[in-house]
Amino acid sequence: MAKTTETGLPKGFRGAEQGWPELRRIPHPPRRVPLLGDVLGVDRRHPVQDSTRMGRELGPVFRRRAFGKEFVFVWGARQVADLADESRFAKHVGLGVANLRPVAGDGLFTAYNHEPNWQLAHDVLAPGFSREAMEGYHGMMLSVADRLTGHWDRELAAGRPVDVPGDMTKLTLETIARTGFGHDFGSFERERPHPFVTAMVGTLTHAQRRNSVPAPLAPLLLRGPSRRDAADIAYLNRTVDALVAARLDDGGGRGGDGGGGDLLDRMLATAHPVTGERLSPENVRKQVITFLVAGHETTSGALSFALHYLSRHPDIAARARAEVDSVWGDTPEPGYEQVARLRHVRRVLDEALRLWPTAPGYAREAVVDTELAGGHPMRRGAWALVLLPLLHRDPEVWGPDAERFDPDRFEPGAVRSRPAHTFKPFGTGARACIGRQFALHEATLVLGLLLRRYDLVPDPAYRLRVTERLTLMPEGLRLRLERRTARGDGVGGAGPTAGSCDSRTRSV
Ligand code: MNH
Repeated sequence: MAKTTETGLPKGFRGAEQGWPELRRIPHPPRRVPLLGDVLGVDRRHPVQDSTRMGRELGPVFRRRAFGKEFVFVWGARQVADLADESRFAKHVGLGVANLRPVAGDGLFTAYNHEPNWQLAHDVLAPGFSREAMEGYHGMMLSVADRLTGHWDRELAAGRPVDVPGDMTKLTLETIARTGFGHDFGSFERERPHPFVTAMVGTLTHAQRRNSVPAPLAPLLLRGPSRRDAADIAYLNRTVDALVAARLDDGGGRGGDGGGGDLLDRMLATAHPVTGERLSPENVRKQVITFLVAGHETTSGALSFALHYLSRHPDIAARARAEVDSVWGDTPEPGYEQVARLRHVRRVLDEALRLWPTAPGYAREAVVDTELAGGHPMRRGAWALVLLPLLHRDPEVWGPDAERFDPDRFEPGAVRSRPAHTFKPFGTGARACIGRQFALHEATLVLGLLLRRYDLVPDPAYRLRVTERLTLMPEGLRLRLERRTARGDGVGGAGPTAGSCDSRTRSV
């Protein structure tokens, strides 16, 4: 397990001082203080939005200093495309990602490129995200969505607004737990979060905090939190070990070869197609935790931002809703195929991920001595952070109205007319997101179900604020619901009848 130093940074952590021979030519914010770096006027709770503000001023390649180290940020379309060249660059396990090593170890997301468990787990688990596997998860996704609409129907009947990020997080956590491991946290039935969720949120929050405490103060400020974090991790490990043991007792782990079986079955049963090697029990534990963590917050945020924009753009919501009505008709349970056919709903999601890429960046390192487009020499091992919110809002790529929510940017013709690598919410290359199709299928399905069932009414006083906890999430977003005379639950009414609030609880 990776140790961290007293600064909270991973041991052996290198800033950009090494590896960038002409670092001095890269612009940085004007006011610097010794020791603390670029901390004047810095918003420590919102490091991504803070860097975004700085980046706009400083240009496509810039640097910030923090914890006595230099960090290089890249957001120019040309440079980001260059960093996608896998013959010269690879994933760098740095900063945000490396902070998760204590909990996720050499699991898929946090593994170093050279660790043998990355390729092994990638090859064993990739079929778990194939089309066939996804069709197998579809029914489970529907049944979790059913719990969400049950909960929303009750809130609606009680005249209460719904807590969008809270409920989307319950939904996505239950979905990955069910499809991944056959587990049910009972999130929608509980008053308080499941202790597993509390521990997971605790350790994510701690990982983020380690990035924002100035080095000299870390031992003082983080001692108590570090002890709590160790307890959280121990609890996560115990819970997962029990889950795996129960599956083995059940004689589980048989379904790995192609057909049925969830992710856990695959991990336990599948041998590598070429080498015959299997994942060790220790590594299975890391993968389970990795999927639970990587598989829910980002999707939850994407759904939440999409719902925010849909509530603010009734015209766009109406178009998406008309598509759902026409593709799904009156069917109570849309099939797998019918989700992929929701092109407009999918564009709403893409556009939400453009403005608010919920995993806001990724790091790339040079694997050979090279030069970054635009003339910045890098030695092998030098690395930089790709800052997605700025890449996704670059007026040179997205036009002068880049800040405006407009799903038509993702119509096929518009996509073709843009250069490659200008929309990267799922990362790049061999280490890009393995759960991309899973997340998009789940989120499109759920948006379709919600649009069909409810009209979304925003609180006119709400102004979008974005919280950061390694991922991005709209803060305090609440919506009021109005029940449509819905199709698909036996009513058969066509058009939206806003304001109708029928008492049936049967959900689609
Ligand atoms: Mn996901 C890697 C974004 C949903 C599991 N994910 C990544 C990376 C990004 C990312 C960016 C690359 C990080 C890096 O280069 O350091 N992921 C997302 C977003 C969503 C998402 C924006 C939802 C929206 N991810 C999911 C889901 C799962 C998942 C759902 C699991 C079911 N992601 C992963 C795993 C990796 C990853 C595992 C690491 C893959 C690898 O390195 O081999």
